[in-house]
Amino acid sequence: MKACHPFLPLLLLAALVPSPAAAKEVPPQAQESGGKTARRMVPAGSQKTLVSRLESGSKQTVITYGTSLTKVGAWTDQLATVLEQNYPDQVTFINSAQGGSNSDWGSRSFDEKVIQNKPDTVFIEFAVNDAVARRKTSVEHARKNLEGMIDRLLQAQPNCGIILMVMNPPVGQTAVQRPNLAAYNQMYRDVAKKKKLQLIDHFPVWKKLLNEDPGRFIEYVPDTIHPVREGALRVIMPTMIQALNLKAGNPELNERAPCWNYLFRMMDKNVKRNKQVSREEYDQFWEKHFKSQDGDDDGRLTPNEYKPAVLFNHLDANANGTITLAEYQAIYMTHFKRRDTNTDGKLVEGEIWKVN
Ligand SMILES: [Ca+2]
Ligand SMILES: [Ca+2]
Ligand SMILES: [Ca+2]
Repeated sequence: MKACHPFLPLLLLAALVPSPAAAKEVPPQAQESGGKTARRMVPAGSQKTLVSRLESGSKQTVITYGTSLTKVGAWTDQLATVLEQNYPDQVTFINSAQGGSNSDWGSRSFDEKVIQNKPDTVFIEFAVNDAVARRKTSVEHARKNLEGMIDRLLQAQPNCGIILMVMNPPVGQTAVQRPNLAAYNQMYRDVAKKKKLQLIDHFPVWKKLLNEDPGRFIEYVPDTIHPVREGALRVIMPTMIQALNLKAGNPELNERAPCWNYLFRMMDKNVKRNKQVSREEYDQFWEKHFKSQDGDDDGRLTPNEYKPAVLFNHLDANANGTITLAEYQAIYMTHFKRRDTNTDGKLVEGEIWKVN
């Protein structure tokens, strides 16, 4: 997997533990108008929805396209599972995303990764990586790439449903690296409106969780940017199901955990690669991660190095305005202990991402 940014190998981390609480999170759009909202989100006069076409019995090719948030996003596997549960053998599901990619890659690779597969529905998200400041991709340039992809796709596949997505907020250094993310996200909302496309906006749901329960947020997004399996199940899938007007199904029956697989491999090798993550390996991993957050390398994190404040304050256990390595590791150790259900001081592959 390619990295989303230079620190990815460090940032992809681990932690774990689920608790079903966030399952109660209801997407804002659902709160506004109940279960019929998703249908109303599709502008009048636009193409038929994915669900309506599946209901009529036709086979559908669905492609997800975007960054590592899609490439290693367990939500794609979970969505494919729910579609299969509802419409057996009708859906060909292709995850064409690329870790580390932005919309320049997206535009360049679009024919090969998307158009050639003759999709009926395509999900697109690149805002989170277009917003990385060092890449110097302007909002205008990102918009041109996005609108170009939309136009090319509709030219090749006039009836294709295109769904734009705004993803979860990054935190820590990954937030610091994207100071203008809000403008890139807003551009997606604006383009969806202009082009009369469906928008699935995950941002407000995640933001609400971040503000109300930062501890759970960092369990669901342990490396600061990639939601792991639990996060996808508890936060992303309820939004997707609502927006697509799908019967809920049982996404938890899909046990794939692509982000965890990566994190596990990164941790496991620290002392001895043996398909087990010891406490020592786990601590070493988070120590490296801590250092990747420490912009001025002075051994402590300050509020300008780790954002937003609500999560900083959660990690700053003694509330003295800095986060030490010990404070940082303490949070992740609580995740380890909850995961290590047989308390042998090691995590094996199944334990580390098990959803309790
Ligand atoms: Ca090991
Ligand atoms: Ca520092
Ligand atoms: Ca402190």
